[in-house]
Amino acid sequence: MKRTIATMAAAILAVLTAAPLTASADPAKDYAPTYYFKPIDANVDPATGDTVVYNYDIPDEGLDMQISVYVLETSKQAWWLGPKWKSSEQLIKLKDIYDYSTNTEPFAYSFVKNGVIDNNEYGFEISHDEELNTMACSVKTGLVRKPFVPYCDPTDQYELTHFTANISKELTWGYYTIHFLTEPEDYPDQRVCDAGLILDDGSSSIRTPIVKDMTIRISGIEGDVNGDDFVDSTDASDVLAEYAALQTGGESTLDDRGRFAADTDHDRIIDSTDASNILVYYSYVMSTDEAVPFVEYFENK
Ligand SMILES: [Ca+2]
Ligand SMILES: [Ca+2]
Repeated sequence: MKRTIATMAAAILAVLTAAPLTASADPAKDYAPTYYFKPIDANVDPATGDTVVYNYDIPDEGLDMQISVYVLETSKQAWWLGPKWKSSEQLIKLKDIYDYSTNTEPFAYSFVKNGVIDNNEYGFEISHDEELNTMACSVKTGLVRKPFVPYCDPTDQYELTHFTANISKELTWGYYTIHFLTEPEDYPDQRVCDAGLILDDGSSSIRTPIVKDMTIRISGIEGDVNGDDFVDSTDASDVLAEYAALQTGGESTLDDRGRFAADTDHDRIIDSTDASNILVYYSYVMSTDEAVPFVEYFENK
């Protein structure tokens, strides 16, 4: 008899222990997870957030830049996460997306089972279309949809995956983006970024995530507005002429290359500050035998 009571008590205890997790409030209708990129070991301009590559640092085989993909998911109700991204510029080639399902290093949705990391508790998949220069990864629960238990809180303490962008030496100046796909671009039914949440009533709600694209600025021609390989007072005059033309509602006096070179402080405006920077650099060059390039001079100032 005693034994029976003990067994019953144990059974009741087991039921109590297995009681459902504290009910979570449904996320607001406009809640959505955020997908974003973060380059590893890259030069990021603190003023603009742009990732900066100096064109003279790109080797013949191109520059490999490793980039992490992060998800910030604060509702803890996701059962599906699917970022998809693309570089429209074929001279920035996406490659080597990392597959966490084949190793035990921790990532954002690793699960710990008996003290051991399991990266397959939630299905993790990657894909890469070399021709379209697109990539995707996804994490999802199986047949029985249930919210993920993230490896850490917040979820972006660890990446979701990473990949490499190979930047060609042929890119000598300009702004380029690696962007998340939010609408089909290559064919009508192309999959775009999405995220699935489990609501308290057990239904699934598909949300359009918030995405933060990444801008890569290929720098190195700044200051040399006329393209004669020197930064001098002629370039400053060209900037002032452009500024004057734009101020008076006139036509731009420069081509795309000239306009990029003229915007020396990268605020996307050509004005007297840019002309002044050119004159400051010009006098610096005149005063030293070993001048550093224009962009480095101002970034280290
Ligand atoms: Ca020049
Ligand atoms: Ca400017």
